Amino acid sequence: MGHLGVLLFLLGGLGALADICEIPQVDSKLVERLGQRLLPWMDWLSLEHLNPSIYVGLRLSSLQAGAREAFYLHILKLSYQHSLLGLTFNDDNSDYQDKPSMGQLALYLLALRANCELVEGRKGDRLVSQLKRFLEDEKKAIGHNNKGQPHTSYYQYGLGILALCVHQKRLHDSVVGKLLYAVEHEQHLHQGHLSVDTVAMAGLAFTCLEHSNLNPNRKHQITRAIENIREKILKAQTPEGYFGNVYSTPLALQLLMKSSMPGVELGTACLKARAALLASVQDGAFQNALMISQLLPVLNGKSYVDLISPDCEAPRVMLEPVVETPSPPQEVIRVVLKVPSVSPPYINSISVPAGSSLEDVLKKAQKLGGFMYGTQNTLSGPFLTSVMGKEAGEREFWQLLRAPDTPLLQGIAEYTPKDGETIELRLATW
Ligand code: B12
Repeated sequence: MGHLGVLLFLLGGLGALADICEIPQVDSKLVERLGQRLLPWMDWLSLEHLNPSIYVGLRLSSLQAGAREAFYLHILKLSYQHSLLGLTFNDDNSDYQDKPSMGQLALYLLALRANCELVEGRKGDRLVSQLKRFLEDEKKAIGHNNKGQPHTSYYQYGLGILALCVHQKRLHDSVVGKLLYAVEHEQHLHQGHLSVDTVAMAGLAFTCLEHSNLNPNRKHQITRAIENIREKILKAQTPEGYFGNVYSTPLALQLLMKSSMPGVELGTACLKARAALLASVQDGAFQNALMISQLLPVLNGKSYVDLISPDCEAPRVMLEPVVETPSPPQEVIRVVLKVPSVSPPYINSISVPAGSSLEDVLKKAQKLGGFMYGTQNTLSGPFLTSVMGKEAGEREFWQLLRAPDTPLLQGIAEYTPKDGETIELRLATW
């Protein structure tokens, strides 16, 4: 082969490489600092704060929390079994009244699988039956003509299918069919714009089904849906490199990783997303434990689909807790809080120390009088459920915006408003 031939050969090789979505290793110190933020959560053992996603994220990462991690799974098992199977605790114990949702049960099954356990025996069968029942109910809510909506969301629907799939539990073709239909007729998955998180979760569920061949009758449809989802996600890449936004990029990468698409420069798109993601990690954008738990597997080259056959012997670096140094007193900033969708509309300027969260602003406003709010704890943190006594109704939510019209990408516990900013709470539909 002449020089030209060698050059062409090398270029051809690079071209082929560029088509595969690969995430080269990142600085291990950066990953460790992310993992350390999960540790305080692992000491928070009330049912309300237990979060199976944290366990899954850690197990698929390059990090471990030793005995803390094992104890966390133990407590997860006790709590989930008590509340789902009604063991030992009496029903009027208030802590156990709220049963885990379909998505939470699915995440719990993923956590078991992350510890290389398969759901088995009487207790395991009951958990599987519960999740199957949840999905059947959602299928009914969507309806024969696909005109209805699931009670939870298509995100949780996808999560439910994924969790059963990694345990090699078969679902009826018609249950899978509803998600296939929703992906094919995209408008069912979202109002307005595409939810990358939702399609990525659907894609992970389909990828698991494809690998496991659990619904052979739907094989071709599943393969087409995965291709369709990959294209949608690529189209949603922003000029900065995110797939959707910074917080949907981890799930998007879980789906795209290790895949290739003929004729598409997938490799370049993924490298760009990785660079954007790392820059935002360095900027401190990843404070939320749930978000960190979706990102850590990606930084270790893993996805939820790897839970089909997890590697529980892989060496992982032990996390050491960090001692927080208290920050010095901050200057005072003013934030304008606005609620136009109530009558009379509320607007007030609130003073808080710089670095306060939006939740601190809401607390201060409530203390000053004339403002009221309520929250519900979720795996993502406190979710704003009511403002001025007005609860969000069915398929409504209290949207957080920075005036004039920019939806926030973080919740009330993490978003830190800047001096002079106006924050609007708006009753919106989804
Ligand atoms: C579905 C969904 C919604 C639905 C939830 C309603 C429903 N019945 O399902 C709606 C449209 C209402 C919604 C609203 C918001 N969401 Co949202 N949502 C999701 C999504 C796609 C799935 C959540 C889920 O079902 N998880 C699985 C179940 C098992 O966990 P769960 O804890 O039980 O689920 C509940 C919570 O997640 C809660 N929830 C949903 N979004 C958010 C956001 C925050 C900050 C909190 C605390 C809770 C919360 O609703 C779920 C159902 O009850 C995630 C995607 C993701 N990657 O996680 C984004 C996601 C969590 N949401 C996000 C955001 C930013 C918001 C908003 C703050 C947007 C805004 N500007 O107003 C609001 C919340 C405002 C508030 N009132 O506090 C971000 C959070 C990023 C971060 N830094 O943490 C995500 C990751 C999407 C993204 N890529 O930007 N969301």
